[in-house]
Amino acid sequence: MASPTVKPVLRTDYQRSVADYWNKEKDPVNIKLGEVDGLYHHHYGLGAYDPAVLGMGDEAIIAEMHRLETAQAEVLLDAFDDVPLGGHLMDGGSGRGGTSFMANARFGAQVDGVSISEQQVAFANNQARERGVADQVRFHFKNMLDTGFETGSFNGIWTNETTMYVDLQQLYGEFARLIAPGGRYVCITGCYNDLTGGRSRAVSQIDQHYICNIHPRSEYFKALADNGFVPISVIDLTPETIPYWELRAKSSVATGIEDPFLTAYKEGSFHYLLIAADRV
Ligand code: GPP
Ligand code: MG
Repeated sequence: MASPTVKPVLRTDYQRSVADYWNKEKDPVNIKLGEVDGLYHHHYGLGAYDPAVLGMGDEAIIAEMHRLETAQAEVLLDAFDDVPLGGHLMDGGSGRGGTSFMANARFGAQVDGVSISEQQVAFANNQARERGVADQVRFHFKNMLDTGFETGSFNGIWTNETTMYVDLQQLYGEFARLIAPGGRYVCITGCYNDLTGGRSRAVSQIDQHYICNIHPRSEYFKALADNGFVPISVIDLTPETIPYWELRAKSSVATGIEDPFLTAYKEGSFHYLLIAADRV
């Protein structure tokens, strides 16, 4: 009997270029922060920084940026607090695994992370072994638009700054299939402000820097509603993330994208949003 056709994980030139970017990525802004305590993040920070670190040198500034990035992941996970998680979560675009390890530690949940970067999957699985949780936290070379995981097999899914790489209708179609009714989806994302009439220059610079395609705010709510998700909480985190970018701009690991983020947030053309929505 012929075996079923397995679709390749990378389907388009665009997806291959994104995978290539993340396979090669070894930026100190991520690696040096991860080395602080072994949790490697690919997202930004939340909350006020301690101004004392500015006089304490590089290492203190890096540790403070890392503290704010870990605080961001805690805010994302807070949005799962009032749902019966039942123990199975998915991380859509799991990077080097930071948020997945935090979710496992906090909820005792089994976590499956998916990424189209084989390097990131290998790195994160290695972290899972080092942390002694490889039987609970697993990373897979899979496309979050079509994971192949079983229908209704997750109590919750999150995306931590990854939705700007994909079509939201396809993404939430797949998440609606994966999340059991009553389960929750939580997203932290940067989105552009529909009210400003399109992509500002600063937002376009961010897109170009990461090879992504930032969506307008309205697209999230339309795609969620179209796919059976009902928002329970929407938080504009923009004021809470600005201090992180101000600190990062002063750090030795600044990458050059700090000014576009600060401009976009301050001019109001871009928001940093948390959206939590239930699968009905
Ligand atoms: C990367 O985090 C995040 C993205 C590529 C998504 C873009 C996010 C928006 C909110 C628009 P990272 O930690 O790998 O980035 P960096 O290397 O700049 O720290
Ligand atoms: Mg980073």
